Amino acid sequence: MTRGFFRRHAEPADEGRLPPGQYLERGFPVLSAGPTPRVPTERWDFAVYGAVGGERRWTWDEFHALPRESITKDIHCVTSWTKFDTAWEGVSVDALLDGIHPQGGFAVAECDGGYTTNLALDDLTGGKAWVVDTYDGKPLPPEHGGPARLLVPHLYFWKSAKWVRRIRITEHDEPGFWETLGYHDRGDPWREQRYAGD
Ligand SMILES: Nc1nc2c(c(=O)[nH]1)N[C@H]1C(S)=C(S)[C@@H](COP(=O)(O)O)O[C@H]1N2
Ligand SMILES: [Mo]
Repeated sequence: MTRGFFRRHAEPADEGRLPPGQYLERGFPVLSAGPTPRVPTERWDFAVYGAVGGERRWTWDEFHALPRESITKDIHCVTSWTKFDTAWEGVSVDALLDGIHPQGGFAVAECDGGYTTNLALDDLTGGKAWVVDTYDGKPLPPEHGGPARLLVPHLYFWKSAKWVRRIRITEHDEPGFWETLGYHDRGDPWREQRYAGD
């Protein structure tokens, strides 16, 4: 009997919730490609720009005046851990795009620290993606992406860009940080789209 045995198996009732090749994680690992940026909320803003009818920008206070949602979802990291029932609060990308009229079908999430990830606009809209600033009822800790991160739980967690500050709408799909290094363009955990060509 090893600890690994328990970490790799879900309760029978939960088996259908684990995408192929994933194990159940009960902690909350931190995976960051670089140091944790720390931006005070007085200097934080969020923008949607690029191929849009008009750029929009929100200060921290303006962002908090937008309609908020509570979201509880399973998350799936490409390094094979899945965590059930993670609880967040934030603003849907649908609300951020309200009135913006995208003129392209793709987006790049841009972060403090330089991380980027690309998404089809279809994966960011329709109640599937949020900019969240609260985890488990508390302000999102810096190591997990605070002040605010993207949450796109139906795709591998590398698409959930931490410290996100901008969504740039693009006409053409532009690979982001991990996608340039060989990760899959879309990253659907149920299709096990880990690497380019999967
Ligand atoms: N800005 C930024 N966002 C990021 C990353 C990163 O290195 N920088 N890592 C990604 C990866 S690979 C994963 S698995 C998750 C990890 O989030 P966590 O540290 O909150 O578990 O964040 C994603 N978002
Ligand atoms: Mo990851």
